Amino acid sequence: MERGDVASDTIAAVATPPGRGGIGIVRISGPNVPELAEAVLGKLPAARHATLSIARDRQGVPLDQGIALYYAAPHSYTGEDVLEFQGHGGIAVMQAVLAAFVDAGARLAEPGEYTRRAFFNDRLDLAQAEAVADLIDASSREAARSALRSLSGEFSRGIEAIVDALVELRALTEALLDFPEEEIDALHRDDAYRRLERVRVALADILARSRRGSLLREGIHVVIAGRPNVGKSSLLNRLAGEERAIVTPIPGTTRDLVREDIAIEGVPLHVVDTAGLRDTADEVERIGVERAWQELGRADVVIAMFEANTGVRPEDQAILARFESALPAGAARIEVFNKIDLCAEPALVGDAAAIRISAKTGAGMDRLRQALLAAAGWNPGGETVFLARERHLRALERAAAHLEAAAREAARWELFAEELRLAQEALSEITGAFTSDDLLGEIFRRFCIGK
Ligand SMILES: Nc1nc2c(ncn2[C@@H]2O[C@H](COP(=O)(O)OP(=O)(O)OP(=O)(O)O)[C@@H](O)[C@H]2O)c(=O)[nH]1
Ligand SMILES: [Mg+2]
Repeated sequence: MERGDVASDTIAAVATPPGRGGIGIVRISGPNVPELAEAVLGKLPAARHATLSIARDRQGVPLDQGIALYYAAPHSYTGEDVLEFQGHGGIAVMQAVLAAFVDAGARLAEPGEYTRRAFFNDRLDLAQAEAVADLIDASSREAARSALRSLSGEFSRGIEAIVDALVELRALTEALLDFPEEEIDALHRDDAYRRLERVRVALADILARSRRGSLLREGIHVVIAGRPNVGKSSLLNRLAGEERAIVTPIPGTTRDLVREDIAIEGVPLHVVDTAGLRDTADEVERIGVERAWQELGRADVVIAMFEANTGVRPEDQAILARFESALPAGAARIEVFNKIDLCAEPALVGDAAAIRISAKTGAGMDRLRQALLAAAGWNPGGETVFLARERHLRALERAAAHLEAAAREAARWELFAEELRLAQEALSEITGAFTSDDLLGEIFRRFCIGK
Protein backbone atom coordinates (compact mmCIF):
# COMPACT_ATOMS: atom_id res chain seq x y z
CA MET A 1 0.00 0.00 0.00
CA GLU A 2 1.21 3.51 -0.83
CA ARG A 3 0.38 6.71 0.96
CA GLY A 4 -2.80 8.06 -0.56
CA ASP A 5 -4.13 4.61 -1.58
CA VAL A 6 -7.57 3.69 -0.27
CA ALA A 7 -7.91 0.46 1.72
CA SER A 8 -10.44 -1.91 0.22
CA ASP A 9 -11.33 -3.89 3.33
CA THR A 10 -12.83 -2.99 6.67
CA ILE A 11 -11.00 -3.91 9.87
CA ALA A 12 -12.41 -4.66 13.31
CA ALA A 13 -10.90 -5.00 16.79
CA VAL A 14 -11.70 -4.64 20.46
CA ALA A 15 -9.98 -1.34 21.25
CA THR A 16 -10.12 -1.64 25.05
CA PRO A 17 -7.77 -3.94 27.01
CA PRO A 18 -8.89 -7.55 27.48
CA GLY A 19 -10.52 -8.25 30.83
CA ARG A 20 -13.46 -6.87 32.80
CA GLY A 21 -14.21 -3.17 32.62
CA GLY A 22 -17.07 -0.73 32.85
CA ILE A 23 -17.00 -0.13 29.14
CA GLY A 24 -15.55 -2.06 26.24
CA ILE A 25 -15.18 -0.65 22.76
CA VAL A 26 -15.28 -2.42 19.42
CA ARG A 27 -13.93 -0.28 16.64
CA ILE A 28 -14.33 -0.84 12.90
CA SER A 29 -12.79 1.19 10.09
CA GLY A 30 -12.98 1.02 6.32
CA PRO A 31 -15.24 1.50 3.32
CA ASN A 32 -17.91 -1.03 4.42
CA VAL A 33 -18.74 0.60 7.75
CA PRO A 34 -22.26 1.65 6.64
CA GLU A 35 -23.25 -1.91 5.56
CA LEU A 36 -21.65 -3.46 8.64
CA ALA A 37 -23.46 -1.03 10.93
CA GLU A 38 -26.72 -1.89 9.27
CA ALA A 39 -26.07 -5.62 9.58
CA VAL A 40 -25.09 -5.58 13.26
CA LEU A 41 -26.83 -2.51 14.72
CA GLY A 42 -29.85 -2.39 12.41
CA LYS A 43 -28.89 1.01 11.02
CA LEU A 44 -26.01 3.43 10.55
CA PRO A 45 -26.17 6.07 13.31
CA ALA A 46 -26.07 9.72 12.29
CA ALA A 47 -22.46 10.92 12.13
CA ARG A 48 -21.07 12.09 15.48
CA HIS A 49 -24.31 11.44 17.35
CA ALA A 50 -24.11 9.12 20.36
CA THR A 51 -26.83 6.63 19.49
CA LEU A 52 -28.18 3.97 21.81
CA SER A 53 -27.99 0.74 19.81
CA ILE A 54 -28.34 -3.00 20.19
CA ALA A 55 -25.74 -5.24 18.59
CA ARG A 56 -27.13 -8.53 17.28
CA ASP A 57 -25.67 -11.63 15.73
CA ARG A 58 -26.62 -12.91 12.29
CA GLN A 59 -29.74 -14.64 13.65
CA GLY A 60 -30.87 -11.39 15.23
CA VAL A 61 -30.10 -12.49 18.80
CA PRO A 62 -29.15 -9.44 20.95
CA LEU A 63 -25.51 -9.54 22.12
CA ASP A 64 -25.11 -6.21 23.91
CA GLN A 65 -26.64 -2.79 24.24
CA GLY A 66 -24.45 0.29 24.05
CA ILE A 67 -23.60 3.59 22.42
CA ALA A 68 -22.67 3.65 18.75
CA LEU A 69 -20.63 6.50 17.30
CA TYR A 70 -20.11 6.96 13.58
CA TYR A 71 -17.38 9.16 12.14
CA ALA A 72 -17.75 9.73 8.40
CA ALA A 73 -14.58 9.79 6.29
CA PRO A 74 -12.33 11.72 6.25
CA HIS A 75 -13.12 13.16 9.68
CA SER A 76 -11.97 10.23 11.77
CA TYR A 77 -8.82 8.86 13.38
CA THR A 78 -7.98 6.70 10.35
CA GLY A 79 -9.38 9.08 7.77
CA GLU A 80 -11.85 6.34 6.76
CA ASP A 81 -15.41 5.68 7.86
CA VAL A 82 -15.15 4.59 11.50
CA LEU A 83 -17.74 3.08 13.81
CA GLU A 84 -17.24 2.64 17.53
CA PHE A 85 -19.55 0.52 19.60
CA GLN A 86 -19.21 1.22 23.33
CA GLY A 87 -20.68 -1.75 25.11
CA HIS A 88 -20.18 -3.58 28.37
CA GLY A 89 -16.57 -4.40 29.06
CA GLY A 90 -16.67 -8.15 29.51
CA ILE A 91 -14.49 -10.57 27.56
CA ALA A 92 -17.39 -12.71 26.29
CA VAL A 93 -19.59 -9.73 25.37
CA MET A 94 -16.82 -7.96 23.49
CA GLN A 95 -15.76 -11.08 21.62
CA ALA A 96 -19.39 -11.73 20.63
CA VAL A 97 -19.85 -8.19 19.26
CA LEU A 98 -16.52 -8.40 17.45
CA ALA A 99 -17.54 -11.77 15.96
CA ALA A 100 -20.81 -10.25 14.73
CA PHE A 101 -18.90 -7.60 12.75
CA VAL A 102 -16.52 -10.23 11.38
CA ASP A 103 -19.50 -12.43 10.42
CA ALA A 104 -20.89 -9.45 8.56
CA GLY A 105 -17.68 -9.11 6.54
CA ALA A 106 -15.06 -7.25 8.57
CA ARG A 107 -11.51 -8.56 8.97
CA LEU A 108 -9.67 -8.74 12.30
CA ALA A 109 -7.24 -5.82 12.56
CA GLU A 110 -3.51 -6.31 12.99
CA PRO A 111 -1.55 -4.46 15.68
CA GLY A 112 -1.34 -0.77 14.87
CA GLU A 113 -3.45 -1.11 11.74
CA TYR A 114 -5.73 1.83 12.56
CA THR A 115 -2.75 4.12 13.06
CA ARG A 116 -1.11 2.67 9.96
CA ARG A 117 -4.20 3.65 7.97
CA ALA A 118 -4.15 7.09 9.58
CA PHE A 119 -0.56 7.42 8.33
CA PHE A 120 -1.42 6.25 4.81
CA ASN A 121 -4.36 8.65 4.72
CA ASP A 122 -2.10 11.55 5.78
CA ARG A 123 -3.88 12.02 9.09
CA LEU A 124 -0.50 11.84 10.82
CA ASP A 125 3.12 11.59 9.79
CA LEU A 126 5.38 8.77 10.93
CA ALA A 127 6.85 10.59 13.94
CA GLN A 128 3.32 11.36 15.11
CA ALA A 129 2.25 7.74 14.62
CA GLU A 130 5.17 6.66 16.77
CA ALA A 131 4.16 9.23 19.36
CA VAL A 132 0.77 7.49 19.63
CA ALA A 133 2.50 4.28 20.76
CA ASP A 134 4.90 6.23 22.98
CA LEU A 135 2.05 8.03 24.69
CA ILE A 136 0.35 4.72 25.45
CA ASP A 137 3.64 3.23 26.69
CA ALA A 138 4.76 6.31 28.64
CA SER A 139 5.85 5.28 32.12
CA SER A 140 5.96 8.75 33.65
CA ARG A 141 4.04 11.98 33.39
CA GLU A 142 7.08 13.70 31.94
CA ALA A 143 7.39 11.06 29.21
CA ALA A 144 3.65 11.31 28.48
CA ARG A 145 3.88 15.08 28.10
CA SER A 146 6.76 14.78 25.67
CA ALA A 147 4.95 12.12 23.64
CA LEU A 148 1.89 14.34 23.44
CA ARG A 149 4.05 17.19 22.16
CA SER A 150 5.33 14.94 19.37
CA LEU A 151 1.81 13.72 18.66
CA SER A 152 0.61 17.28 18.25
CA GLY A 153 3.30 17.70 15.60
CA GLU A 154 5.78 19.93 17.42
CA PHE A 155 8.70 17.60 16.72
CA SER A 156 7.67 17.07 13.08
CA ARG A 157 7.28 20.81 12.54
CA GLY A 158 10.81 21.36 13.86
CA ILE A 159 12.12 18.78 11.40
CA GLU A 160 10.08 20.17 8.53
CA ALA A 161 11.33 23.70 9.14
CA ILE A 162 14.87 22.40 8.71
CA VAL A 163 13.90 20.45 5.59
CA ASP A 164 12.34 23.60 4.12
CA ALA A 165 15.50 25.59 4.79
CA LEU A 166 17.52 22.81 3.14
CA VAL A 167 15.28 22.81 0.09
CA GLU A 168 15.77 26.54 -0.28
CA LEU A 169 19.51 26.23 0.11
CA ARG A 170 19.59 23.42 -2.46
CA ALA A 171 17.71 25.55 -4.98
CA LEU A 172 20.19 28.35 -4.42
CA THR A 173 23.08 25.93 -4.88
CA GLU A 174 21.61 24.44 -8.05
CA ALA A 175 21.52 27.97 -9.45
CA LEU A 176 25.19 28.42 -8.57
CA LEU A 177 26.02 25.19 -10.39
CA ASP A 178 25.03 26.80 -13.68
CA PHE A 179 27.70 29.44 -13.41
CA PRO A 180 31.41 29.03 -13.97
CA GLU A 181 33.22 29.19 -10.64
CA GLU A 182 34.87 32.57 -11.34
CA GLU A 183 31.51 34.25 -11.83
CA ILE A 184 30.13 33.22 -8.45
CA ASP A 185 30.81 36.23 -6.35
CA ALA A 186 31.70 36.25 -2.68
CA LEU A 187 28.24 37.53 -1.87
CA HIS A 188 26.50 34.39 -3.09
CA ARG A 189 29.05 32.15 -1.50
CA ASP A 190 28.75 33.86 1.87
CA ASP A 191 24.99 33.67 1.64
CA ALA A 192 25.11 29.91 1.03
CA TYR A 193 27.43 29.33 3.96
CA ARG A 194 25.44 31.58 6.26
CA ARG A 195 22.29 29.64 5.43
CA LEU A 196 24.06 26.35 5.98
CA GLU A 197 25.28 27.55 9.35
CA ARG A 198 21.74 28.49 10.40
CA VAL A 199 20.45 25.05 9.43
CA ARG A 200 23.25 23.40 11.36
CA VAL A 201 22.45 25.38 14.50
CA ALA A 202 18.76 24.49 14.26
CA LEU A 203 19.56 20.82 13.72
CA ALA A 204 22.01 20.75 16.65
CA ASP A 205 19.26 22.17 18.86
CA ILE A 206 16.72 19.52 17.87
CA LEU A 207 19.33 16.81 18.25
CA ALA A 208 20.24 17.95 21.77
CA ARG A 209 16.60 18.08 22.81
CA SER A 210 15.96 14.68 21.28
CA ARG A 211 18.94 13.14 23.07
CA ARG A 212 17.63 14.40 26.39
CA GLY A 213 14.14 13.21 25.51
CA SER A 214 15.38 9.76 24.65
CA LEU A 215 16.46 9.45 28.28
CA LEU A 216 12.78 9.69 29.18
CA ARG A 217 11.99 6.80 26.90
CA GLU A 218 14.80 4.44 27.66
CA GLY A 219 15.67 5.40 31.23
CA ILE A 220 19.19 5.73 32.60
CA HIS A 221 21.18 2.71 33.67
CA VAL A 222 22.72 3.48 37.09
CA VAL A 223 25.07 1.02 38.80
CA ILE A 224 26.02 1.32 42.49
CA ALA A 225 29.49 -0.09 43.15
CA GLY A 226 32.14 -0.14 45.87
CA ARG A 227 33.85 -2.41 48.34
CA PRO A 228 31.76 -4.51 50.73
CA ASN A 229 29.79 -2.91 53.54
CA VAL A 230 29.97 0.73 52.37
CA GLY A 231 26.15 0.84 52.20
CA LYS A 232 25.30 0.14 48.54
CA SER A 233 22.22 -1.90 49.34
CA SER A 234 21.12 0.67 51.92
CA LEU A 235 21.34 3.34 49.20
CA LEU A 236 19.30 1.25 46.74
CA ASN A 237 16.62 0.82 49.40
CA ARG A 238 16.68 4.55 50.12
CA LEU A 239 16.25 5.41 46.41
CA ALA A 240 13.52 2.79 46.00
CA GLY A 241 11.70 3.89 49.14
CA GLU A 242 11.39 0.31 50.31
CA GLU A 243 13.49 -2.57 51.63
CA ARG A 244 14.41 -4.21 48.36
CA ALA A 245 17.93 -5.51 49.02
CA ILE A 246 19.14 -7.31 52.13
CA VAL A 247 21.23 -5.12 54.43
CA THR A 248 23.42 -6.57 57.21
CA PRO A 249 26.66 -5.50 58.93
CA ILE A 250 28.37 -8.54 57.38
CA PRO A 251 30.65 -7.61 54.44
CA GLY A 252 29.69 -9.62 51.39
CA THR A 253 25.93 -9.61 52.05
CA THR A 254 24.86 -8.91 48.47
CA ARG A 255 25.81 -11.70 46.10
CA ASP A 256 23.60 -11.06 43.09
CA LEU A 257 22.47 -8.01 41.14
CA VAL A 258 19.40 -6.32 42.59
CA ARG A 259 17.51 -4.17 40.08
CA GLU A 260 15.00 -1.49 40.86
CA ASP A 261 13.23 0.97 38.55
CA ILE A 262 12.72 4.38 40.07
CA ALA A 263 11.82 7.85 38.76
CA ILE A 264 13.37 11.18 39.71
CA GLU A 265 11.35 14.18 38.53
CA GLY A 266 9.66 11.95 36.02
CA VAL A 267 12.92 10.62 34.57
CA PRO A 268 13.06 6.83 34.74
CA LEU A 269 16.22 5.28 36.18
CA HIS A 270 17.14 1.61 36.26
CA VAL A 271 19.23 1.29 39.40
CA VAL A 272 21.34 -1.79 40.06
CA ASP A 273 22.86 -2.75 43.41
CA THR A 274 25.89 -5.02 43.12
CA ALA A 275 28.05 -7.32 45.26
CA GLY A 276 30.84 -5.53 47.15
CA LEU A 277 33.97 -5.59 44.99
CA ARG A 278 36.77 -7.66 46.56
CA ASP A 279 38.84 -10.79 46.00
CA THR A 280 37.23 -13.70 47.75
CA ALA A 281 37.55 -17.46 48.07
CA ASP A 282 33.77 -17.84 48.42
CA GLU A 283 32.50 -19.29 45.13
CA VAL A 284 29.06 -17.66 45.27
CA GLU A 285 30.41 -14.26 46.19
CA ARG A 286 33.10 -14.53 43.49
CA ILE A 287 30.42 -15.00 40.81
CA GLY A 288 28.53 -12.05 42.27
CA VAL A 289 31.63 -9.84 42.01
CA GLU A 290 32.12 -10.94 38.41
CA ARG A 291 28.53 -9.97 37.62
CA ALA A 292 29.09 -6.60 39.26
CA TRP A 293 32.01 -5.88 36.91
CA GLN A 294 29.97 -6.98 33.90
CA GLU A 295 27.13 -4.71 34.93
CA LEU A 296 29.57 -1.81 35.36
CA GLY A 297 30.56 -2.32 31.73
CA ARG A 298 27.01 -1.39 30.70
CA ALA A 299 26.43 1.61 32.97
CA ASP A 300 25.39 5.10 31.87
CA VAL A 301 26.11 6.38 35.36
CA VAL A 302 28.23 4.76 38.09
CA ILE A 303 27.80 5.62 41.73
CA ALA A 304 31.23 4.91 43.22
CA MET A 305 30.62 4.50 46.92
CA PHE A 306 32.97 4.99 49.87
CA GLU A 307 32.64 5.25 53.63
CA ALA A 308 32.85 8.79 54.95
CA ASN A 309 34.08 7.63 58.33
CA THR A 310 37.10 5.79 56.89
CA GLY A 311 37.73 7.87 53.75
CA VAL A 312 39.18 6.44 50.55
CA ARG A 313 41.14 3.32 51.51
CA PRO A 314 43.74 1.41 49.47
CA GLU A 315 41.05 -1.16 48.48
CA ASP A 316 38.94 1.74 47.17
CA GLN A 317 41.94 3.06 45.22
CA ALA A 318 42.36 -0.33 43.58
CA ILE A 319 38.71 -0.37 42.54
CA LEU A 320 38.92 3.18 41.15
CA ALA A 321 41.99 2.19 39.15
CA ARG A 322 40.12 -0.72 37.61
CA PHE A 323 37.14 1.54 36.74
CA GLU A 324 39.33 3.21 34.11
CA SER A 325 39.23 0.13 31.89
CA ALA A 326 35.95 -1.42 33.07
CA LEU A 327 33.50 1.47 32.49
CA PRO A 328 32.10 2.36 29.05
CA ALA A 329 33.71 5.42 27.47
CA GLY A 330 30.82 7.83 27.98
CA ALA A 331 29.79 6.69 31.47
CA ALA A 332 29.45 9.41 34.09
CA ARG A 333 30.83 8.80 37.58
CA ILE A 334 29.51 10.15 40.85
CA GLU A 335 31.61 9.69 43.97
CA VAL A 336 29.46 9.21 47.02
CA PHE A 337 30.66 9.15 50.63
CA ASN A 338 28.11 7.33 52.78
CA LYS A 339 27.62 7.15 56.57
CA ILE A 340 28.25 10.86 57.23
CA ASP A 341 26.12 10.38 60.35
CA LEU A 342 29.21 8.67 61.82
CA CYS A 343 31.47 11.66 61.06
CA ALA A 344 32.17 14.53 63.40
CA GLU A 345 33.05 16.84 60.49
CA PRO A 346 31.26 15.55 57.37
CA ALA A 347 32.13 18.69 55.36
CA LEU A 348 35.81 17.69 55.33
CA VAL A 349 35.14 14.37 53.57
CA GLY A 350 36.07 13.99 49.88
CA ASP A 351 36.68 16.75 47.34
CA ALA A 352 34.28 19.46 46.21
CA ALA A 353 32.50 17.28 43.63
CA ALA A 354 31.90 14.44 46.07
CA ILE A 355 28.41 13.86 47.38
CA ARG A 356 28.09 13.20 51.11
CA ILE A 357 25.11 11.19 52.25
CA SER A 358 23.76 8.99 54.95
CA ALA A 359 21.70 6.14 53.59
CA LYS A 360 20.64 5.62 57.19
CA THR A 361 19.22 9.10 57.92
CA GLY A 362 18.56 10.22 54.34
CA ALA A 363 20.87 13.23 54.62
CA GLY A 364 22.29 14.43 51.29
CA MET A 365 19.84 12.41 49.19
CA ASP A 366 18.43 15.45 47.39
CA ARG A 367 21.87 16.43 46.20
CA LEU A 368 22.51 12.89 45.03
CA ARG A 369 19.23 12.83 43.08
CA GLN A 370 20.12 16.10 41.36
CA ALA A 371 23.61 14.78 40.60
CA LEU A 372 22.07 11.67 39.03
CA LEU A 373 19.87 13.77 36.76
CA ALA A 374 22.75 16.07 35.85
CA ALA A 375 25.07 13.14 35.11
CA ALA A 376 22.43 11.79 32.78
CA GLY A 377 22.28 15.08 30.90
CA TRP A 378 18.80 15.94 32.17
CA ASN A 379 18.09 19.62 32.44
CA PRO A 380 15.28 20.07 34.95
CA GLY A 381 12.79 22.80 34.15
CA GLY A 382 14.74 23.58 31.02
CA GLU A 383 13.58 23.69 27.44
CA THR A 384 11.02 21.32 25.97
CA VAL A 385 12.42 17.94 25.03
CA PHE A 386 11.25 15.47 22.41
CA LEU A 387 10.62 11.85 23.30
CA ALA A 388 12.84 10.77 20.46
CA ARG A 389 13.36 7.19 19.42
CA GLU A 390 16.71 5.62 18.61
CA ARG A 391 15.77 5.76 14.92
CA HIS A 392 15.16 9.53 15.14
CA LEU A 393 18.49 10.10 16.85
CA ARG A 394 20.31 8.10 14.19
CA ALA A 395 18.61 10.02 11.38
CA LEU A 396 19.34 13.38 13.02
CA GLU A 397 22.97 12.39 13.56
CA ARG A 398 23.27 11.30 9.95
CA ALA A 399 21.81 14.59 8.74
CA ALA A 400 24.21 16.53 10.99
CA ALA A 401 27.16 14.58 9.59
CA HIS A 402 26.14 15.41 6.01
CA LEU A 403 25.79 19.09 6.85
CA GLU A 404 29.21 19.02 8.43
CA ALA A 405 30.58 17.42 5.28
CA ALA A 406 28.86 20.11 3.20
CA ALA A 407 30.53 22.80 5.28
CA ARG A 408 33.90 21.28 4.39
CA GLU A 409 33.15 21.40 0.66
CA ALA A 410 34.33 24.94 0.13
CA ALA A 411 33.19 25.95 -3.34
CA ARG A 412 32.84 22.44 -4.72
CA TRP A 413 29.20 23.04 -5.36
CA GLU A 414 28.29 19.60 -6.77
CA LEU A 415 29.55 17.91 -3.63
CA PHE A 416 28.04 20.60 -1.45
CA ALA A 417 24.64 20.04 -3.11
CA GLU A 418 24.93 16.27 -2.79
CA GLU A 419 25.58 16.47 0.97
CA LEU A 420 22.54 18.72 1.35
CA ARG A 421 20.44 16.21 -0.53
CA LEU A 422 21.61 13.36 1.71
CA ALA A 423 20.90 15.41 4.83
CA GLN A 424 17.40 16.15 3.60
CA GLU A 425 16.82 12.47 2.86
CA ALA A 426 17.87 11.47 6.39
CA LEU A 427 15.49 14.02 7.92
CA SER A 428 12.61 12.94 5.69
CA GLU A 429 12.88 9.41 7.10
CA ILE A 430 11.78 10.75 10.46
CA THR A 431 8.42 12.02 9.31
CA GLY A 432 7.97 9.20 6.81
CA ALA A 433 8.13 11.24 3.63
CA PHE A 434 10.88 8.83 2.68
CA THR A 435 10.62 5.32 4.20
CA SER A 436 10.89 1.64 3.44
CA ASP A 437 8.14 -0.95 3.96
CA ASP A 438 10.42 -2.81 6.38
CA LEU A 439 10.63 0.22 8.61
CA LEU A 440 6.85 0.71 8.58
CA GLY A 441 6.31 -2.96 9.41
CA GLU A 442 8.78 -2.71 12.28
CA ILE A 443 7.11 0.39 13.70
CA PHE A 444 3.49 -0.72 13.54
CA ARG A 445 4.14 -4.30 14.65
CA ARG A 446 4.87 -2.97 18.16
CA PHE A 447 1.50 -1.28 18.53
CA CYS A 448 -1.43 -2.76 20.42
CA ILE A 449 -4.36 -4.26 18.58
CA GLY A 450 -7.18 -1.78 18.19
CA LYS A 451 -4.88 1.28 17.97
N1 LIG B 1 25.61 4.55 60.47
C1 LIG B 1 25.33 4.19 59.21
N2 LIG B 1 25.30 2.91 58.87
C2 LIG B 1 25.01 2.58 57.59
C3 LIG B 1 24.72 3.56 56.62
N3 LIG B 1 24.47 2.93 55.44
C4 LIG B 1 24.60 1.61 55.68
N4 LIG B 1 24.92 1.40 56.97
C5 LIG B 1 25.20 0.10 57.61
O1 LIG B 1 26.31 -0.48 56.99
C6 LIG B 1 26.17 -1.89 56.93
C7 LIG B 1 26.30 -2.37 55.49
O2 LIG B 1 25.24 -1.85 54.74
P1 LIG B 1 24.85 -2.48 53.31
O3 LIG B 1 23.86 -1.57 52.73
O4 LIG B 1 24.48 -3.89 53.48
O5 LIG B 1 26.25 -2.36 52.58
P2 LIG B 1 26.65 -2.98 51.16
O6 LIG B 1 27.60 -2.02 50.56
O7 LIG B 1 25.45 -3.32 50.39
O8 LIG B 1 27.41 -4.28 51.59
P3 LIG B 1 27.69 -5.60 50.72
O9 LIG B 1 26.43 -6.04 50.13
O10 LIG B 1 28.22 -6.55 51.72
O11 LIG B 1 28.71 -5.23 49.71
C8 LIG B 1 24.78 -2.19 57.51
O12 LIG B 1 24.95 -2.56 58.87
C9 LIG B 1 24.06 -0.87 57.40
O13 LIG B 1 23.07 -0.72 58.39
C10 LIG B 1 24.74 4.93 57.03
O14 LIG B 1 24.50 5.87 56.26
N5 LIG B 1 25.04 5.19 58.33
MG1 LIG C 1 24.76 -5.02 49.61
